This record gives sequence, structure tokens and C-alpha cells, in this order.
Amino acid sequence: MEHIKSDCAAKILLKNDNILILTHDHPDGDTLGSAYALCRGLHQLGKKAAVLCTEDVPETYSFMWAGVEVQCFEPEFIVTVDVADAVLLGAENEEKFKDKINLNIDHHSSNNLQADFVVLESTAAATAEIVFDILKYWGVKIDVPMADCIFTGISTDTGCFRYSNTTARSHNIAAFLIEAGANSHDINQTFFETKTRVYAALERLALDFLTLYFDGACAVITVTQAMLEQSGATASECDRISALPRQIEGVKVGVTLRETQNGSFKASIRTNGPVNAAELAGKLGGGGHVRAAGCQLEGPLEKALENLLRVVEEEIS
Ligand SMILES: [Mn+2]
Repeated sequence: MEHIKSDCAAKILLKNDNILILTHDHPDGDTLGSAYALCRGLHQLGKKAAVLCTEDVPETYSFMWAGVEVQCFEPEFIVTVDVADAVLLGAENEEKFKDKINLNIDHHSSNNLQADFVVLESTAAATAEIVFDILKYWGVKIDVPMADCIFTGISTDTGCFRYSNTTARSHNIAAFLIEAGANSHDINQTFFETKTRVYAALERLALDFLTLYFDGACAVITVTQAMLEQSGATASECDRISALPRQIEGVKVGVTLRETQNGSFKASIRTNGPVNAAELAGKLGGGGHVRAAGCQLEGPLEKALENLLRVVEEEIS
């Protein structure tokens, strides 16, 4: 495994063809935006490339692959984008590809995915910022769909340019993309101003179960399978709920516990002030960023909560 910079990754990609790009499961705007921008760039260079995700991708992202030629080929070079751990590839892709990854492009400091080459920039707000540098290095034309892909990655990973990971670089790239024709307003409207009715129903149910701990320093929202069923929401619609607990005044650690089908819980951890979310999640076997991280907790709920709160208490005090 060799750590390299993005320009070196750009050169390596130029020397290869039949490139398969893998996203993480439960895909978000950054992994998909990075993957499709890279795929579009490779197509412009006359290379064969395709994106593969183990899960169905929500229709909200369909603008990313609109007009992308579907190419069939035997993969010769495998790239992952925004994938911090092999398990996040999803069971199917993990089994098929985890020992065959050639290039791993990511911004999670906790990244431990095995690959021949790794581009890891933990100061990048989104993997899409790194992909942008690769496209610039190639000198390909950043057309509107590519600009939309990269813009979505940065905007969604920075909570619409509000989170503390947002940098001048994020804004500079966004400015370039807007000049290139990115539909920034529509994208922000879709991802930050519009709630599906199903999501609104889920949010209402989940907020009923918001609980504060440690004098209000920790807020926990639980989303059960029953709530998903009652509202008709999918797991991907839970993502937005993760931002809510931290929004409450005085909260240092906001956690959303989402019950999975097998009864375990996925914890999305968001922090304010001094608490490092990646460290907190790391103590529970997960990882992520300083302000946003995640881990998996065994059920039942009481046990998951007990384990979570024990570690939160340590981190808060
Ligand atoms: Mn990301």
C-alpha cells in the first residue's frame, strides 16, 4: 500500500483502462458525486469506466448518471471513492473486490481500506474535492453534469457549506463549478430545502423519541423499524435526521440510532465543540470525521444505548 497525492493518482488512472468505480453502500451525495464525476471524466478521455454500488441508489441522484453511457467490460483497475472501510462496500462488493482494489480515494482520517495506492486527504471537506483536482489535472472539460456531481458531493458533505469542515477550498471549487454551470440552487433546494412527505412523517415520529442526557449535553433520536414502516420511509431518508439532535442548544453530542433489519443499530454521531466524533465512534468500533462519524451497535435498544452513553459520558467529561 502506497500513499500518493491526487496528481499521482491522476497519472496512474491515465495509464489504465476498463476502470470500475465502487461507492460505499447506503450511498450519499459525496460517494455518488465523486464516482460519477470521475466516470464522466474517464469517458471523456476515451476510457471504459463504470460505477458500481451494491444498493439501489435513490432517484434524487438520477441527474448524476443521466446520459452516461453504460459500458460492459471486464474490470482491470478498481477505484473506490469515499469508502473508509471494506465493510462499507456492502457485503456483495466487499466479497468480490476487497482484495483487488487498486486505488482508494478518500477524506476519512479513519480510512483503513486496503489498496495498492491510497489518496487520503483528511482536510478535504468531501472526496469530491479530491476528484475535482484529478479532473483539473487531466484538463478534461468540466461540463454541467460533472459540475453538478462535484457540487452535490461538496454541498451535501458540508451541510450546505455550514459545517466546520467547510474551507476556502470548498468555496473556491464551488465558485468554479457555478461558473461552469452547476445548478447550485436546484441542488441545494433538493438536498436542504425539500422534504419528501414520507420524510416529514418519519421526522415527526422520530422527534417524539428525542431524549436528552447529561444535562442536555447529549441528544439521542431513535428510529425504529416500526417507525420506518409506519412512515413508509427508507433507510436513506434517515440520513437527514442525523443532523437534528446536534441542532439543539447546549448539545455537544447528537446521536441518531437507526434500527437495522437484524435488530442492531447504526449510530450516526454529530458533535459540537470539543468532542471528537471520530474518536468517540472509534471507541465503539466505528470511525469517521471530527464532527461526523458512525458506528454499529448491537441490539436490543437498551443495550445499544447503554454502550453508547457510557462512551459519550467519557468523552464529554
Ligand atoms: Mn464524503
